[in-house]
Parts: sequence; structure tokens; C-alpha cells
Amino acid sequence: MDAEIQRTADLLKQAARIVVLTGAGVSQESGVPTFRDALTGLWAQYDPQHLATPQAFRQNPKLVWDWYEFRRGLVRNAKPNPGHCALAQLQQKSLDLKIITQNVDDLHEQAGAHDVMHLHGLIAETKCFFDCQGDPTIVDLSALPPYEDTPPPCPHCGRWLRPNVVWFGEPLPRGVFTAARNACLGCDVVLVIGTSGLVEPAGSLPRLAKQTGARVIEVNPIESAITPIADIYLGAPCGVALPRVLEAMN
Ligand code: BV8
Repeated sequence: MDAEIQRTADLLKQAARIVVLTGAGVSQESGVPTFRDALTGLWAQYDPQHLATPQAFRQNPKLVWDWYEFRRGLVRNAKPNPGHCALAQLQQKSLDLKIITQNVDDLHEQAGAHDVMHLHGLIAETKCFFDCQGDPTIVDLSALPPYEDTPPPCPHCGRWLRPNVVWFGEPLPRGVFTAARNACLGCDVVLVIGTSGLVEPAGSLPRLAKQTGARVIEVNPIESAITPIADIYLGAPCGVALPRVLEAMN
């Protein structure tokens, strides 16, 4: 591991353009369960990949809304971990480091990172299910009159509100994905942290970067769909590996 840590530090020091792609694993040490982690308690009987769909919402809007309210609570109480903090510091140290995340929490920003590209939206945001005022019709939940039923009604059209996240079967926000793709096309190094690499089109980004000559560095305690294309594999939790990489860059 020490040799890999030093090789990673050397590569990052030499790189002009760095892209970081993160997944649920980067927030795991902050107490935000990954998609792989089995749901617990009330939600244990559900498959997250099914709940996170427009079909599940149409079938049972209250169930899906309440699941997101539960997850919003977990994210509200979560704090950035040493992995988030090391990435924010790395961004400050680097000429050009862009962060692309699949995560719907704002822990990268809380750690001080800027211009984070959220491929799958933000769980703290709410919008009209029908985008009645245009896509997206963002609604400030705290400005709504008190509401009993969940999901609460859209203040414009009176129909359902939903979390402003990308559900399975829905397209990614066009601008964000194009920007992420362009960042990967021109980078020297792509640092892939805490993702199984199984969700598309996010999972294709490291491969795209590799095809255009970038070196791929993976941080994940368990090998993933990304590991076969990784030039360097750091088999450790990001809260352990990333601070050590930062240290080795000094
Ligand atoms: C779309 C928001 C089309 C909601 C999410 C090609 C092939 C096969 C399937 C498809 C394909 N193209 C499209 C699909 C379908 C689908 C897909 O990819 N399905 C997969 C599951 C097979 N993709 C879609 O539906 C996408 N949309 O394609 O639209 C379209 C186009 C035009 C018009 C109409 C339609 C939309 C995908 C986005 C879905 N939304 N999130 C919410 O959060 O509720 S995805 C969600 O799951 C997360 O955002 C994240 O992206 C994903 C989970 O993946 P990971 O982040 O990798 O997390 P995971 O839990 O899997 O793994 C955690 C990893 O961390 C593990 O490897 C673990 O070892 C590691 N780890 C754990 N602890 C640590 C750690 N690592 C480091 N440190 C630690 N401490």
C-alpha cells in the first residue's frame, strides 16, 4: 500500500488536469449508507433501486417521499469525513481538479470543495413531479404552508412534489453530464473513489478518460467494476487512503 500511496502522490503532483469521480462509498464513513448497504429498519424490505424510480413513486408516492425524508435526515446529521476533507484540500493545492459525484448529499461542499458536478441531483432540493413551471420546477419546502399529507402539494399546480434527484430510468441533467464528460475527455488522471461502477452512464466516465490517455487511480476497500481498468488500486477506505496521499504529496 505504501508504494501505491507514493505512486499516487507522484502522479497527482505531475498532473495538470485531474478529475475525481465519487460514489456512495465516500460518504459511508460519514454515516450515510451506500446503495450496496442493505436498507435497515422500516426500509429493510425494499430494494433501493426499485424505490428510486418514477414508477415506484406513482404507485406509492407517500412511501417513496417518506423514504427520502428518512434519508434527508441521515444526510442532515452527517458531517464530512477525512476523505471529503482531503479531496477539498487536494482541489485547493491543484491547478485544475474537478469533482464529479453520483452522491445526492452536499458533503463535498461542506468540506470546502467547489463547483462539484452532481450527476444524480441533490436530495435536499425539492421539485414539482410534473415540472409544471419548466424543468426543473424547484420548490422551497420551508416556504410551504404546514402540510399533513406527504408528498406535500406543489404550490403552483397542487400536484405531487418530489426530491430533485435523478431516478433510475430518468436522464441525467443534460448540462451536468456533458460537463462531466468533457472534463474526463481532457484529463491526465481520474481518481475514482467509493463507487461500484455499476450505475450508468456515470460508470462509463472513467473508461472514457482511460480511452483518451488518462491514468486511472481507484480508492475502494473492495474491488469493483472499475478495478480492471485501474493503473493504481488503493484497497482501503477513502478516509484512510486520501489523507495519506495528501501527506505523501508534501
Ligand atoms: C438513464 C439518485 C436513460 C437517486 C441514483 C447501461 C447498462 C445497464 C444499465 C443501464 C445502462 N444505461 C442505463 C442503465 C439503467 C440504469 C443503470 O445504470 N442501472 C444499473 C443499476 C444496472 N441507469 C439509469 O437509469 C440512469 N438513467 O440511463 O436514463 C434515459 C436517457 C434519456 C431519456 C430517458 C432515459 C440514471 C441512473 C441514476 C439513478 N440515481 N441516485 C437516489 O440516490 O435515491 S444512482 C445511486 O446509485 C447513487 O447515486 C449511485 O450512483 C448509485 C450507487 O452506486 P455507487 O455510488 O457506486 O454506490 P454503491 O452502493 O453501489 O457502492 C459503494 C461502493 O463504495 C462499493 O464499491 C464499496 O466497496 C465502496 N465503499 C464502501 N465504503 C467505502 C467505499 N469506498 C471508499 N471508502 C469507503 N469507506
